[in-house]
Amino acid sequence: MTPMINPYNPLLEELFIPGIDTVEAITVSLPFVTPFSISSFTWTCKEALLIKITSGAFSGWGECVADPDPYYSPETTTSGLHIIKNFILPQLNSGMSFTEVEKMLKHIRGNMMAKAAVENALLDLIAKMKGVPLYKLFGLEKKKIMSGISIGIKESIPELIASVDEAVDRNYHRIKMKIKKGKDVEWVEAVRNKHPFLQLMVDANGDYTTDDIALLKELDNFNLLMIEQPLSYSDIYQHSKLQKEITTPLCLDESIHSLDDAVTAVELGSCRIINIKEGRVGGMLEALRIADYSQKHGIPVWSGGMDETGIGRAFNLHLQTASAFTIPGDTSETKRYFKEDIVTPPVELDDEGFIDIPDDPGIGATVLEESILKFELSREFLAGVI
Ligand code: OSB
Ligand code: MG
Repeated sequence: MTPMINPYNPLLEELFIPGIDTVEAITVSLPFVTPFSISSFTWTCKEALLIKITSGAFSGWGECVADPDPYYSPETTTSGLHIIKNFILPQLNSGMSFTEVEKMLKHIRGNMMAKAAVENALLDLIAKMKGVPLYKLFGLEKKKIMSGISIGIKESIPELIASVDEAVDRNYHRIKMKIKKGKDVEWVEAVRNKHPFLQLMVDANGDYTTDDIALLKELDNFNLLMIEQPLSYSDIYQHSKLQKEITTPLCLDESIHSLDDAVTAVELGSCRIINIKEGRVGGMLEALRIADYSQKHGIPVWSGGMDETGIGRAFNLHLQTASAFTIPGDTSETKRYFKEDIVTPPVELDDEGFIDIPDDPGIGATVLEESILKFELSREFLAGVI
Protein backbone atom coordinates (compact mmCIF):
# COMPACT_ATOMS: atom_id res chain seq x y z
CA MET A 1 0.00 0.00 0.00
CA THR A 2 1.23 3.50 -0.79
CA PRO A 3 2.03 5.43 2.37
CA MET A 4 0.25 8.75 2.72
CA ILE A 5 3.03 11.02 1.61
CA ASN A 6 1.95 14.40 0.41
CA PRO A 7 4.11 17.18 1.83
CA TYR A 8 2.62 19.63 -0.67
CA ASN A 9 -0.99 19.14 0.43
CA PRO A 10 -1.31 22.43 2.38
CA LEU A 11 0.06 24.23 -0.66
CA LEU A 12 -2.38 22.52 -3.03
CA GLU A 13 -5.35 23.67 -0.96
CA GLU A 14 -4.14 27.24 -1.31
CA LEU A 15 -3.64 27.18 -5.09
CA PHE A 16 -6.69 27.96 -7.22
CA ILE A 17 -7.26 27.90 -10.97
CA PRO A 18 -7.75 31.51 -12.11
CA GLY A 19 -10.24 32.60 -14.77
CA ILE A 20 -8.84 31.33 -18.07
CA ASP A 21 -9.19 33.35 -21.29
CA THR A 22 -7.55 31.02 -23.79
CA VAL A 23 -5.76 27.71 -24.02
CA GLU A 24 -3.51 27.08 -27.01
CA ALA A 25 -1.98 23.75 -28.01
CA ILE A 26 1.04 24.34 -30.23
CA THR A 27 3.10 21.57 -31.81
CA VAL A 28 6.65 22.63 -32.67
CA SER A 29 9.60 20.85 -34.23
CA LEU A 30 13.10 22.09 -33.37
CA PRO A 31 16.03 20.61 -35.34
CA PHE A 32 18.77 19.08 -33.15
CA VAL A 33 22.38 20.24 -33.63
CA THR A 34 23.23 16.51 -34.01
CA PRO A 35 20.91 13.49 -34.25
CA PHE A 36 20.32 11.71 -30.91
CA SER A 37 20.29 7.89 -30.79
CA ILE A 38 19.12 5.60 -28.01
CA SER A 39 18.84 1.79 -28.23
CA SER A 40 15.34 1.98 -29.70
CA PHE A 41 15.41 5.03 -32.03
CA THR A 42 17.24 8.02 -33.54
CA TRP A 43 15.72 11.51 -33.41
CA THR A 44 16.88 14.37 -35.67
CA CYS A 45 14.58 16.95 -34.12
CA LYS A 46 12.53 17.55 -31.00
CA GLU A 47 8.82 17.60 -31.70
CA ALA A 48 7.01 18.94 -28.66
CA LEU A 49 3.42 19.78 -27.77
CA LEU A 50 3.32 23.11 -25.92
CA ILE A 51 0.38 24.24 -23.82
CA LYS A 52 -0.14 27.97 -23.33
CA ILE A 53 -2.80 29.03 -20.80
CA THR A 54 -3.64 32.74 -20.69
CA SER A 55 -5.36 34.67 -17.93
CA GLY A 56 -5.46 38.42 -18.50
CA ALA A 57 -1.91 39.69 -18.96
CA PHE A 58 -0.31 36.40 -17.85
CA SER A 59 0.48 33.22 -19.78
CA GLY A 60 1.61 29.92 -18.27
CA TRP A 61 3.49 27.40 -20.41
CA GLY A 62 3.78 23.63 -20.22
CA GLU A 63 5.53 21.10 -22.44
CA CYS A 64 4.29 17.57 -23.12
CA VAL A 65 7.60 15.68 -23.23
CA ALA A 66 6.27 12.86 -25.43
CA ASP A 67 7.81 12.34 -28.85
CA PRO A 68 5.72 12.03 -32.02
CA ASP A 69 6.52 8.29 -31.97
CA PRO A 70 6.10 5.55 -29.32
CA TYR A 71 9.80 4.55 -29.12
CA TYR A 72 10.56 5.86 -25.63
CA SER A 73 7.06 5.98 -24.18
CA PRO A 74 3.65 4.75 -25.35
CA GLU A 75 2.46 8.39 -25.20
CA THR A 76 2.91 10.62 -28.25
CA THR A 77 2.40 14.31 -29.03
CA THR A 78 -0.82 13.34 -30.83
CA SER A 79 -2.19 11.20 -28.00
CA GLY A 80 -1.27 14.04 -25.63
CA LEU A 81 -3.32 16.53 -27.62
CA HIS A 82 -6.28 14.12 -27.73
CA ILE A 83 -6.26 13.59 -23.95
CA ILE A 84 -5.74 17.27 -23.14
CA LYS A 85 -8.40 18.54 -25.53
CA ASN A 86 -11.09 15.94 -24.94
CA PHE A 87 -10.61 14.84 -21.33
CA ILE A 88 -8.48 17.23 -19.26
CA LEU A 89 -9.58 20.71 -20.35
CA PRO A 90 -13.34 19.97 -20.35
CA GLN A 91 -13.03 19.00 -16.67
CA LEU A 92 -10.99 22.04 -15.55
CA ASN A 93 -12.90 24.91 -13.99
CA SER A 94 -11.72 28.24 -12.69
CA GLY A 95 -11.91 28.36 -8.90
CA MET A 96 -10.90 24.67 -8.57
CA SER A 97 -8.18 24.08 -5.97
CA PHE A 98 -5.14 22.08 -6.98
CA THR A 99 -6.34 19.24 -4.73
CA GLU A 100 -9.46 19.06 -6.91
CA VAL A 101 -7.39 19.34 -10.09
CA GLU A 102 -5.21 16.42 -9.03
CA LYS A 103 -8.29 14.35 -8.11
CA MET A 104 -9.78 15.01 -11.55
CA LEU A 105 -6.47 14.10 -13.24
CA LYS A 106 -6.25 10.86 -11.27
CA HIS A 107 -9.62 9.78 -12.63
CA ILE A 108 -8.05 9.88 -16.12
CA ARG A 109 -5.83 6.80 -16.28
CA GLY A 110 -2.20 7.00 -17.39
CA ASN A 111 -1.26 9.68 -19.92
CA MET A 112 1.11 11.26 -17.41
CA MET A 113 2.94 13.31 -20.06
CA ALA A 114 -0.32 14.92 -21.19
CA LYS A 115 -1.28 15.66 -17.59
CA ALA A 116 2.14 17.16 -16.83
CA ALA A 117 1.83 19.65 -19.70
CA VAL A 118 -1.43 21.05 -18.34
CA GLU A 119 -0.55 20.93 -14.64
CA ASN A 120 2.83 22.58 -15.23
CA ALA A 121 1.28 25.32 -17.40
CA LEU A 122 -1.19 26.07 -14.59
CA LEU A 123 1.61 26.16 -11.99
CA ASP A 124 3.67 28.50 -14.19
CA LEU A 125 0.61 30.72 -14.67
CA ILE A 126 -0.18 30.85 -10.93
CA ALA A 127 3.46 31.56 -10.02
CA LYS A 128 3.55 34.40 -12.58
CA MET A 129 0.31 35.85 -11.21
CA LYS A 130 1.77 35.72 -7.68
CA GLY A 131 5.04 37.23 -8.97
CA VAL A 132 7.22 34.41 -7.62
CA PRO A 133 9.64 31.97 -9.26
CA LEU A 134 8.33 28.41 -9.45
CA TYR A 135 10.72 27.04 -6.80
CA LYS A 136 9.35 29.61 -4.34
CA LEU A 137 5.79 28.48 -5.04
CA PHE A 138 6.89 25.08 -3.68
CA GLY A 139 8.62 26.61 -0.66
CA LEU A 140 12.05 25.72 -2.04
CA GLU A 141 15.24 27.81 -2.03
CA LYS A 142 17.21 28.85 -5.08
CA LYS A 143 20.53 27.08 -5.64
CA LYS A 144 22.96 26.45 -8.46
CA ILE A 145 22.02 23.32 -10.37
CA MET A 146 24.51 20.59 -11.28
CA SER A 147 24.88 19.75 -14.97
CA GLY A 148 25.03 16.42 -16.74
CA ILE A 149 25.08 15.21 -20.29
CA SER A 150 23.52 12.24 -22.07
CA ILE A 151 25.65 11.15 -25.01
CA GLY A 152 23.76 9.19 -27.65
CA ILE A 153 24.89 5.98 -29.33
CA LYS A 154 27.59 6.71 -31.93
CA GLU A 155 28.78 4.99 -35.11
CA SER A 156 32.22 4.19 -33.71
CA ILE A 157 34.20 4.12 -30.45
CA PRO A 158 36.51 7.01 -31.54
CA GLU A 159 33.41 9.12 -32.25
CA LEU A 160 32.09 8.34 -28.76
CA ILE A 161 35.45 9.17 -27.15
CA ALA A 162 35.50 12.51 -29.00
CA SER A 163 32.05 13.40 -27.58
CA VAL A 164 33.07 12.35 -24.07
CA ASP A 165 36.30 14.41 -24.30
CA GLU A 166 34.30 17.45 -25.37
CA ALA A 167 31.87 17.05 -22.44
CA VAL A 168 34.77 16.67 -20.00
CA ASP A 169 36.28 19.91 -21.36
CA ARG A 170 32.92 21.67 -20.81
CA ASN A 171 33.08 20.66 -17.09
CA TYR A 172 29.88 18.60 -17.06
CA HIS A 173 29.52 17.07 -13.60
CA ARG A 174 28.50 13.64 -14.83
CA ILE A 175 28.49 11.90 -18.18
CA LYS A 176 25.97 9.34 -19.30
CA MET A 177 26.55 7.21 -22.37
CA LYS A 178 23.79 5.34 -24.11
CA ILE A 179 24.41 1.65 -24.70
CA LYS A 180 22.67 -1.12 -26.61
CA LYS A 181 23.37 -4.75 -27.43
CA GLY A 182 26.65 -4.95 -29.36
CA LYS A 183 27.70 -1.44 -28.30
CA ASP A 184 28.22 -1.96 -24.60
CA VAL A 185 31.12 -3.55 -22.65
CA GLU A 186 33.87 -2.73 -25.15
CA TRP A 187 32.55 0.83 -25.57
CA VAL A 188 32.33 1.45 -21.82
CA GLU A 189 35.81 0.00 -21.34
CA ALA A 190 37.24 2.39 -23.95
CA VAL A 191 35.71 5.43 -22.23
CA ARG A 192 36.76 4.25 -18.78
CA ASN A 193 40.37 3.62 -19.90
CA LYS A 194 40.59 7.16 -21.29
CA HIS A 195 38.91 8.74 -18.21
CA PRO A 196 39.63 6.60 -15.12
CA PHE A 197 38.04 9.03 -12.60
CA LEU A 198 35.11 10.33 -14.62
CA GLN A 199 31.62 10.25 -13.04
CA LEU A 200 30.28 7.87 -15.68
CA MET A 201 27.01 5.97 -16.08
CA VAL A 202 25.18 4.09 -18.83
CA ASP A 203 21.56 4.03 -20.06
CA ALA A 204 20.27 1.04 -22.04
CA ASN A 205 16.66 2.20 -22.52
CA GLY A 206 15.45 -1.33 -21.94
CA ASP A 207 17.55 -3.17 -24.52
CA TYR A 208 18.44 -6.21 -22.37
CA THR A 209 16.62 -9.14 -20.77
CA THR A 210 17.42 -11.38 -17.82
CA ASP A 211 19.18 -13.67 -20.34
CA ASP A 212 21.89 -10.99 -20.50
CA ILE A 213 22.81 -11.05 -16.80
CA ALA A 214 26.36 -12.35 -17.48
CA LEU A 215 27.02 -9.47 -19.86
CA LEU A 216 25.48 -6.88 -17.53
CA LYS A 217 27.66 -8.26 -14.70
CA GLU A 218 30.75 -7.34 -16.74
CA LEU A 219 29.72 -3.68 -16.36
CA ASP A 220 30.53 -4.03 -12.65
CA ASN A 221 34.22 -3.77 -13.65
CA PHE A 222 34.03 -0.11 -14.69
CA ASN A 223 33.09 1.73 -11.51
CA LEU A 224 29.91 3.12 -13.04
CA LEU A 225 27.67 5.42 -10.99
CA MET A 226 24.67 3.40 -12.13
CA ILE A 227 23.08 1.43 -14.95
CA GLU A 228 19.84 3.08 -16.09
CA GLN A 229 16.87 0.98 -17.27
CA PRO A 230 18.75 -2.10 -18.48
CA LEU A 231 15.55 -4.20 -18.79
CA SER A 232 12.17 -3.61 -20.43
CA TYR A 233 10.54 -0.14 -20.39
CA SER A 234 7.59 -1.55 -18.44
CA ASP A 235 9.40 -3.84 -16.02
CA ILE A 236 9.91 -3.39 -12.30
CA TYR A 237 10.07 -6.98 -10.98
CA GLN A 238 12.84 -8.39 -13.22
CA HIS A 239 15.01 -5.43 -12.26
CA SER A 240 14.76 -6.56 -8.61
CA LYS A 241 16.24 -9.91 -9.60
CA LEU A 242 19.00 -8.25 -11.64
CA GLN A 243 19.90 -5.82 -8.83
CA LYS A 244 20.59 -8.81 -6.56
CA GLU A 245 23.10 -10.17 -9.10
CA ILE A 246 25.18 -7.07 -9.73
CA THR A 247 26.98 -4.56 -7.51
CA THR A 248 26.48 -1.42 -9.65
CA PRO A 249 23.32 0.45 -8.58
CA LEU A 250 20.42 0.15 -11.01
CA CYS A 251 18.36 3.25 -11.80
CA LEU A 252 14.83 3.15 -13.18
CA ASP A 253 13.58 5.64 -15.75
CA GLU A 254 10.88 4.42 -18.19
CA SER A 255 9.07 2.18 -15.71
CA ILE A 256 8.37 4.90 -13.11
CA HIS A 257 5.19 6.90 -13.86
CA SER A 258 4.02 7.76 -10.36
CA LEU A 259 4.78 7.67 -6.65
CA ASP A 260 3.06 4.25 -6.56
CA ASP A 261 5.59 2.91 -9.10
CA ALA A 262 8.47 4.39 -7.08
CA VAL A 263 7.17 2.69 -3.91
CA THR A 264 6.88 -0.64 -5.75
CA ALA A 265 10.44 -0.31 -7.09
CA VAL A 266 11.93 0.64 -3.73
CA GLU A 267 10.03 -2.03 -1.79
CA LEU A 268 11.04 -4.73 -4.30
CA GLY A 269 14.66 -3.53 -4.35
CA SER A 270 14.46 -3.01 -8.11
CA CYS A 271 16.80 -0.01 -8.09
CA ARG A 272 18.99 2.00 -5.74
CA ILE A 273 18.56 5.28 -7.61
CA ILE A 274 15.56 6.87 -9.38
CA ASN A 275 15.55 9.10 -12.46
CA ILE A 276 12.65 11.51 -11.93
CA LYS A 277 11.40 13.13 -15.12
CA GLU A 278 8.67 15.51 -14.02
CA GLY A 279 7.20 15.34 -17.52
CA ARG A 280 6.93 11.52 -17.29
CA VAL A 281 5.25 11.37 -13.86
CA GLY A 282 2.42 13.86 -14.37
CA GLY A 283 4.23 17.08 -13.54
CA MET A 284 6.09 18.96 -10.83
CA LEU A 285 3.86 17.96 -7.90
CA GLU A 286 4.13 14.18 -8.33
CA ALA A 287 7.85 14.62 -9.07
CA LEU A 288 8.29 16.41 -5.73
CA ARG A 289 6.32 13.69 -3.94
CA ILE A 290 8.56 10.97 -5.46
CA ALA A 291 11.64 13.00 -4.50
CA ASP A 292 10.41 13.34 -0.93
CA TYR A 293 9.54 9.64 -0.62
CA SER A 294 12.91 8.59 -2.10
CA GLN A 295 14.83 10.87 0.25
CA LYS A 296 13.04 9.37 3.25
CA HIS A 297 13.98 5.89 2.04
CA GLY A 298 17.66 6.58 1.29
CA ILE A 299 17.22 6.46 -2.49
CA PRO A 300 19.10 9.29 -4.26
CA VAL A 301 17.31 10.85 -7.21
CA TRP A 302 18.24 12.95 -10.22
CA SER A 303 16.31 14.86 -12.85
CA GLY A 304 16.17 13.19 -16.23
CA GLY A 305 15.46 15.02 -19.44
CA MET A 306 13.58 14.39 -22.67
CA ASP A 307 15.70 16.70 -24.84
CA GLU A 308 13.05 19.29 -24.01
CA THR A 309 12.81 22.78 -25.43
CA GLY A 310 13.74 25.56 -23.01
CA ILE A 311 10.23 25.40 -21.54
CA GLY A 312 10.48 21.80 -20.32
CA ARG A 313 14.12 22.31 -19.32
CA ALA A 314 13.12 25.25 -17.08
CA PHE A 315 10.77 22.98 -15.11
CA ASN A 316 13.60 20.44 -14.73
CA LEU A 317 15.84 23.17 -13.32
CA HIS A 318 13.29 24.34 -10.73
CA LEU A 319 12.64 20.73 -9.68
CA GLN A 320 16.29 20.25 -8.82
CA THR A 321 16.18 22.90 -6.08
CA ALA A 322 14.56 20.15 -3.92
CA SER A 323 17.18 18.67 -1.58
CA ALA A 324 16.52 15.06 -2.70
CA PHE A 325 18.31 15.79 -6.00
CA THR A 326 21.84 14.89 -4.93
CA ILE A 327 23.05 13.44 -8.25
CA PRO A 328 23.69 15.56 -11.38
CA GLY A 329 20.85 15.11 -13.87
CA ASP A 330 20.51 15.16 -17.65
CA THR A 331 20.39 18.96 -17.72
CA SER A 332 22.74 20.23 -20.41
CA GLU A 333 23.35 23.63 -21.95
CA THR A 334 20.89 24.74 -24.63
CA LYS A 335 23.48 24.94 -27.42
CA ARG A 336 24.19 21.23 -27.15
CA TYR A 337 20.63 20.51 -28.31
CA PHE A 338 19.49 23.44 -30.47
CA LYS A 339 20.98 26.22 -32.58
CA GLU A 340 17.91 28.25 -31.75
CA ASP A 341 15.58 27.63 -28.80
CA ILE A 342 12.16 29.11 -28.01
CA VAL A 343 13.10 30.74 -24.69
CA THR A 344 15.61 33.24 -23.42
CA PRO A 345 18.04 33.21 -21.64
CA PRO A 346 19.55 29.93 -22.84
CA VAL A 347 20.78 27.39 -20.27
CA GLU A 348 24.53 27.89 -19.87
CA LEU A 349 27.22 26.35 -17.68
CA ASP A 350 29.45 28.51 -15.50
CA ASP A 351 33.20 27.81 -15.17
CA GLU A 352 32.52 25.06 -12.63
CA GLY A 353 29.80 23.46 -14.75
CA PHE A 354 26.85 24.78 -12.69
CA ILE A 355 23.59 26.23 -14.02
CA ASP A 356 21.88 29.35 -12.68
CA ILE A 357 18.05 29.58 -12.61
CA PRO A 358 16.74 32.93 -13.94
CA ASP A 359 14.91 35.03 -11.31
CA ASP A 360 11.78 36.04 -13.24
CA PRO A 361 8.40 34.76 -11.97
CA GLY A 362 7.16 31.30 -12.96
CA ILE A 363 9.61 29.21 -15.01
CA GLY A 364 11.96 32.22 -15.15
CA ALA A 365 12.72 31.83 -18.84
CA THR A 366 10.88 34.15 -21.26
CA VAL A 367 9.09 32.36 -24.09
CA LEU A 368 9.93 33.79 -27.53
CA GLU A 369 6.67 33.70 -29.47
CA GLU A 370 8.31 34.74 -32.75
CA SER A 371 10.76 31.80 -32.47
CA ILE A 372 7.83 29.47 -31.85
CA LEU A 373 6.24 30.68 -35.11
CA LYS A 374 9.37 29.55 -36.99
CA PHE A 375 9.15 26.01 -35.62
CA GLU A 376 5.38 25.65 -35.45
CA LEU A 377 3.74 22.64 -37.14
CA SER A 378 0.20 23.32 -35.91
CA ARG A 379 -1.77 25.38 -33.41
CA GLU A 380 -5.23 24.81 -31.96
CA PHE A 381 -7.13 27.43 -30.01
CA LEU A 382 -9.03 25.68 -27.27
CA ALA A 383 -10.66 28.86 -25.96
CA GLY A 384 -13.95 28.48 -24.21
CA VAL A 385 -13.30 24.96 -22.98
CA ILE A 386 -12.94 26.15 -19.41
O1 OSB B 1 16.36 7.71 -21.52
O2 OSB B 1 16.87 9.46 -20.48
C1 OSB B 1 16.50 8.91 -21.52
C2 OSB B 1 16.26 11.51 -24.31
C3 OSB B 1 15.12 11.08 -24.96
C4 OSB B 1 14.47 9.96 -24.52
C5 OSB B 1 14.99 9.24 -23.43
C6 OSB B 1 16.11 9.68 -22.76
C7 OSB B 1 16.78 10.81 -23.24
C8 OSB B 1 18.05 11.29 -22.69
C9 OSB B 1 18.44 12.74 -22.94
O3 OSB B 1 18.84 10.57 -22.12
C10 OSB B 1 18.16 13.61 -21.78
C11 OSB B 1 18.37 15.08 -22.06
O4 OSB B 1 19.50 15.46 -22.36
O5 OSB B 1 17.40 15.84 -21.97
MG1 MG C 1 16.83 7.01 -19.55
